[in-house]
Amino acid sequence: MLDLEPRTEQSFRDLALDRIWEKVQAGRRLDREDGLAMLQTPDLLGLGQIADHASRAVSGDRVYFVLNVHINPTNICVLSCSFCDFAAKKGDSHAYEHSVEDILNSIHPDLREVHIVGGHHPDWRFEWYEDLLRTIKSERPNVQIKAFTAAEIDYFHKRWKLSDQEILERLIDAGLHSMPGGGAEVFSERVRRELFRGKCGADRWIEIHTMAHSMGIQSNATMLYGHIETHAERVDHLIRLREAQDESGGYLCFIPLEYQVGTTRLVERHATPMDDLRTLATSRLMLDNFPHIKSYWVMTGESTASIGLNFGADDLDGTIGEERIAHAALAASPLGIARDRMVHLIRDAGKVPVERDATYNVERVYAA
Ligand code: V47
Repeated sequence: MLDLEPRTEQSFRDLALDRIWEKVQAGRRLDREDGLAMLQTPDLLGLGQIADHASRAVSGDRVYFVLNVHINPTNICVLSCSFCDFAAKKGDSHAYEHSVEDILNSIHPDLREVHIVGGHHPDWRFEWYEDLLRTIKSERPNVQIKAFTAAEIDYFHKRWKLSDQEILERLIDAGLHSMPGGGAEVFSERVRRELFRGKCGADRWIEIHTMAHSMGIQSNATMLYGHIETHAERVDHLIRLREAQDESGGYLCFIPLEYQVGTTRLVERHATPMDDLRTLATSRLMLDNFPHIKSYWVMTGESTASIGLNFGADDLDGTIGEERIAHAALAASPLGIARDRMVHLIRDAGKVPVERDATYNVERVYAA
């Protein structure tokens, strides 16, 4: 029989993992050097065992998913981030604008969550977003609205000269339930200047999430990796998030987003599955105060995402429906997957599927 429990004495192929395993067992916080060692370890399976141990300490055998749909109301965006294949300018042949009615029609009443993020539209008024949330809330009362990245909130603030507090109050009043973690990219000023100059940086992104948490809105956090960022910048990103969570406590889940090369081609190839798994496991172990880590099948593909469930992840996102951001960048994954497929992928990883709502309240446990 294979012994899949991490060993207690010094026996990892990479000596750095012995030190890390000791710290994890003692409940001691990992530092920058540990983070770098994990991202570079040749002992992927050893790292996976430690990360799985940490994941089990939080979630046991459970892996969560939600019946959801991702909606991107428009791709028209004032920004020109160099990793983004999704954004378009007004008048481009592929530019689109959904109406509130279109959006409502794509939200099946049996779903539990709608995830809404979109381009920074130059002239859609703030009231349009309020109306969207109000309509969804009244017509689809069971669907929780997880909407708008901190980058969008920052844009509303600049475009419509509203304070963050007023924006969040009005969105909450209109039906906002929680916030997604997008727009963080990588918390590195160097990378921001090179790739997403027009978008808010780390301090502002964190400031907006901290305010949302203080107003009772829980949120997620992401990191876009596999482009021009260094391993040290990935680790620094994780440490900043860990510090932010120590302060506000409102983050639910962290999602590493694998850069889709698409036509932007910042690098020749997308990250390898080994890099995806090391990044997932490192995230689980560095973010000791984050309840959940998501293995995002849309960007890594189903196979790597499912293996990720033994490398520290305890969440598979959801059924998703019509995702457009990764698919604009030629992601090879299907557009959506059915509930049965989710259950199958989770069981196949040896875990117990649990259907959740947007803030991890359990809806249904799928017994063996
Ligand atoms: O912020 C843009 C990223 C994000 C590309 O909170 C790209 O539960 C890869 O944030 N390759 C949006 N990524 C997606 C997102 C998300 C996804 C799933 C769950 C949650 C959650 C959040 O997509 C953007 C940006 O970082 N993105 N272009 C690209 N070519």
